[in-house]
Amino acid sequence: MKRRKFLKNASLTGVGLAVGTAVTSCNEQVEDKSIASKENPESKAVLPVVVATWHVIDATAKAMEVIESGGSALDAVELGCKIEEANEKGQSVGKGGLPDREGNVTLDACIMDKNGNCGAVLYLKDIKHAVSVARKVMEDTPHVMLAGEGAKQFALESGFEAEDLLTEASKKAWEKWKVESKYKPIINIENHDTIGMLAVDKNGDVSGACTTSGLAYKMNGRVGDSPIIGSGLFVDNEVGGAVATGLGEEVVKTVGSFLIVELMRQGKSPQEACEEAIGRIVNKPGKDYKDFQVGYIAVNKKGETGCYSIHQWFSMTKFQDGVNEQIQSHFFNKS
Ligand code: SD4
Repeated sequence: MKRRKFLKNASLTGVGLAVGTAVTSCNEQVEDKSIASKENPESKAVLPVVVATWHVIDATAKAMEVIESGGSALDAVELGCKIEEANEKGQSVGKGGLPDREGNVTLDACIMDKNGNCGAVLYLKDIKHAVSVARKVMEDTPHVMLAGEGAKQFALESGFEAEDLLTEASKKAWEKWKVESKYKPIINIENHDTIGMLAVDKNGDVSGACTTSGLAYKMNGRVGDSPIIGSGLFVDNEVGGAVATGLGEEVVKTVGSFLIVELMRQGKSPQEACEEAIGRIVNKPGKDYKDFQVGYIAVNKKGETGCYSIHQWFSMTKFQDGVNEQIQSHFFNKS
């Protein structure tokens, strides 16, 4: 089922949360500040594997097709993400992404390979395949990040075509938003469809990518977690990788994806590591997370996977062992 359909049936209204409640299993809560862990029952150690945030069956299918035909995990995550960037119906990635409050569609993306190389673009306008520009930054420049006008100039010089990324549908949504035009972006799960993708190929090499138009109706100039290596994405070929979606500010503050990879390095499963990273956010003193969502997915070098979020309705798409499926994430807030 498409994520937006789930959302129709889901409401965050009345979603309260006892701070200090920890999840020990899918349905159980105990009074404890720590987030106890469990194995993800869906997880198995089979390679190759592709995982992505949200419901993006076509994107994971493309990535697996690349791997099955002998391509690398790096090619797989780039080409997989491009499927969603080109999908105009997806209102938070590439073409069709929702704009900032002034009507600019600005894209953030990054990519990371098995050697720890990485590239990123921030506040990129008019070029829909931000993930490919990020790869070019990684491969063709001495830098890791390019932003704004410079990123666009580099993309054009590299042969990318400029086009208007604001579709009629997204323009209409923005015009509707402008009627109330709340200064602070309304942070709710419907804004979050960033595509983060991780792949482990037949050689056991890990790569990842992340691409987004960011928070809908953000302030002009705002950049989230998605192009920030260590926050929106981190890969270490000795260990595995992780990617984030949701309210980027909270991910940046806890350097979430790096944290997950380091926890896996210390022996945690991908599921345990994702849960602990969500715990770092929800256990912050004075933090009211009722109104925002963060979701993580992770994979280790063996092909085991994990996903976890603050609220319900986050999901991961996984292609492994011949099955390409959407998996509902376990989540913290059961109230
Ligand atoms: C951001 N993490 O810019 C992104 C938002 C997101 O789908 O996940 N959007 O903060």
